[in-house]
Amino acid sequence: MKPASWCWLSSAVLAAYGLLVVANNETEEIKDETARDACPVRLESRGKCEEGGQCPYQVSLPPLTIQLPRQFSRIEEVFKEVQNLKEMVNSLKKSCQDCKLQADDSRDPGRNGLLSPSPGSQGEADDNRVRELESEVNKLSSDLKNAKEEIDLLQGRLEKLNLVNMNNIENYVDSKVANLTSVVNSLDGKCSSKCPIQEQIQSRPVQHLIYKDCSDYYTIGKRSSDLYRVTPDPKNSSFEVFCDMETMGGGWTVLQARVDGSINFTRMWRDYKVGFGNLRREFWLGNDKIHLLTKSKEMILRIDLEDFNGVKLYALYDQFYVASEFLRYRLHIGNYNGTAGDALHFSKHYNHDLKFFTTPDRDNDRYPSGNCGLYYSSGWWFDACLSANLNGKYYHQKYRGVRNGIFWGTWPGISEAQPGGYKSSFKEAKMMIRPKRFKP
Ligand SMILES: [Ca+2]
Repeated sequence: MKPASWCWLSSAVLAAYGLLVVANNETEEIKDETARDACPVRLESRGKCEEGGQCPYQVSLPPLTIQLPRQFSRIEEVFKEVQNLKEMVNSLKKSCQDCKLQADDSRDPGRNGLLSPSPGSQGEADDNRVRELESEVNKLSSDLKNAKEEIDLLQGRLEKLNLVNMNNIENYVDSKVANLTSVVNSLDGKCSSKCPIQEQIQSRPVQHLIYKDCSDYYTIGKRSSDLYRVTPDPKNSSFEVFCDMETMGGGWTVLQARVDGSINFTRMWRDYKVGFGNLRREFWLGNDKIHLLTKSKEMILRIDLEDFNGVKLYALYDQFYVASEFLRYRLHIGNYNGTAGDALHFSKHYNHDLKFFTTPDRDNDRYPSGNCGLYYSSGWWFDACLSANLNGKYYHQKYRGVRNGIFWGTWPGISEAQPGGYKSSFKEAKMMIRPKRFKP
């Protein structure tokens, strides 16, 4: 038997023996010397026994030394870690409870009813919800991490690309500049005496790719009044117009003409929309086309009138625009200038500016009891109803009854009562437009 094991055993035996001795009331000392050296546990009697057989004994135990494994020193750290973990768990528990409370608060009652049909399953549902949220949060955080990695990767690539592209562009620009410099230098050398005068170059007419209106044809040198094809809006198809290249510098696009009464102007919305008549004689160009023409450039309007006495007068408006069909071809006219008088802004009660287009079948006028277009046999920007109407009936002479002929309210003597109730008529009327910036 090994001494260490024996020592443990002898200690146990001694303890038992000690008790026995106490029970037998005998004083005895351990005599075994070997045991005494190897294991200094001693049992001694102290003092005298009392009469009742009670004896004092003393057991001396050596100091206890236990060898523990080396890792045992880490137990303190582990303990600390366990403590930390415990705290973390507690804080998580608390935040989970908060979270649960918030979730309960934010859940609307209808949905709540659907999700938890009985109160018993509330806690379970909440736990599930918390678990769901946790897994969602985990997933999101891992997604976020992936996205961040991807962004870093892309950023790196972008920086590389930027560098490459900038170098390419710089090289390209440099080479172009070098080319241009050499061209300019060579031209400079050639252009000392042989080049044409600058003025000659400038006076060459500008070649247009698109002719928006008659003024563009005038600019390239067209001087005869005739039909020309124009494209005021490249998104819409082109169409023919009659160009007046003679009146007041030319370049006019004619919108309307009355010369002999060959065309009936008592027509419906559809006809006024697309236009009708003969462009070389009498016609209405069409509200859609007028809209496109006045939309493409800022236009001025000229109205020319002639009565059967041979009096010719005109009215100029420094702005003219007709809105789209959606806005019922509303009229916008600017300030007046001329000799015929400002019949379109006749008075507060008769003002055609900002009025919508009305035809016998489409009442957009300001006359509440009826349709001015129907009453005056025309399509026009009626007020309630008129101080001007250039689309009225063509009368070859004075006429009686409703004043539904061509009418210009500021014409000299027109409002004076005629003998026999006759009304004056007009021999010719013409409406045409030109860009405000046009210089003939
Ligand atoms: Ca009306």
